[in-house]
Amino acid sequence: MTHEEIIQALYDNTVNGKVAEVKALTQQGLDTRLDPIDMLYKALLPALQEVGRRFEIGDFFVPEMLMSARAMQGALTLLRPLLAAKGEKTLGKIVMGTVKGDVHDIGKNLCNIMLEGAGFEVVDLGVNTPPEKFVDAVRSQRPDIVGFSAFLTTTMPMIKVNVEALKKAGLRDSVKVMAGGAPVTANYAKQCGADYYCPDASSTARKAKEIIGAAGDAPQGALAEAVAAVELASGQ
Ligand code: B12
Repeated sequence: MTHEEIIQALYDNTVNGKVAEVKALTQQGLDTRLDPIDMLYKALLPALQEVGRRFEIGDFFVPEMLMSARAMQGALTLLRPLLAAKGEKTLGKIVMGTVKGDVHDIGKNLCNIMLEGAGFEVVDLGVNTPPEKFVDAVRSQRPDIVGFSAFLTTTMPMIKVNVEALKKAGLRDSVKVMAGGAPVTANYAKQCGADYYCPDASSTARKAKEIIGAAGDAPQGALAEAVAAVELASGQ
């Protein structure tokens, strides 16, 4: 198979939720030196976009969406070591979690991979994270940044609830707050009291470095190259 054919097959099989095929194709891509970033940005992410579109128009239902998510997660397991080749140095600590009521985690996991690749220690609180759990983690882990992911219009308000919980615990000024997730906008994040919003994983990693004053640090490993390639491709 040519690289183009692998990309096309990865896209088709992710849309169709073929878990085993997606894993095999990802491995085939890696074996033939297909760029992991191309697999991610030309096949896997556009496939999830298409799945969302089909769900919206009633062609797909939750089970189909779930199988596509599983296929994507299988691919990410294989790509992760290449995307997040970690450096020696830790730039800072970030607590990340998907807000209460929300079980979407692919976007958060991708941010985590990019953040780790950029040199951060990531403490992942998982999905459906109640405000108390964020508060406890900020208190005990003393992170530089806490990140809230919200992927549903119905769970977005939890960003503000979390910020308020941090305020109530007297911890708001000890940490920078980032918020993101598909329905979240810069304006909405600001209204919730977050310090920063980013639309995707590569800008999240870049912004996190900026926040802790390490933006000019030497880039590390495959991930930095990947982020640079993505930025170049998207004209940022
Ligand atoms: C896969 C999926 C699922 C899977 C999730 C599996 C998993 N482990 O994640 C399952 C099947 C469980 C699911 C369930 C549901 N889903 Co769903 N799902 C999707 C789908 C197809 C893909 C999401 C995804 O992974 N995208 C790819 C990632 C990489 O992109 P991302 O999530 O936007 O993340 C990026 C940015 O947002 C940002 N980011 C993310 N987090 C953070 C955090 C910070 C701090 C920062 C700075 C940035 C940042 O960086 C990420 C990486 O680039 C989307 C459609 C879509 N187009 O997004 C629908 C979608 C999100 N789901 C939707 C719905 C309605 C549901 C359900 C309510 C369906 C139902 N009737 O039960 C349930 C809700 C369950 C719940 N309580 O959470 C709607 C949401 C509509 C809305 N506006 O609220 C969508 C948009 C589909 C649609 N078009 O209608 N879903």
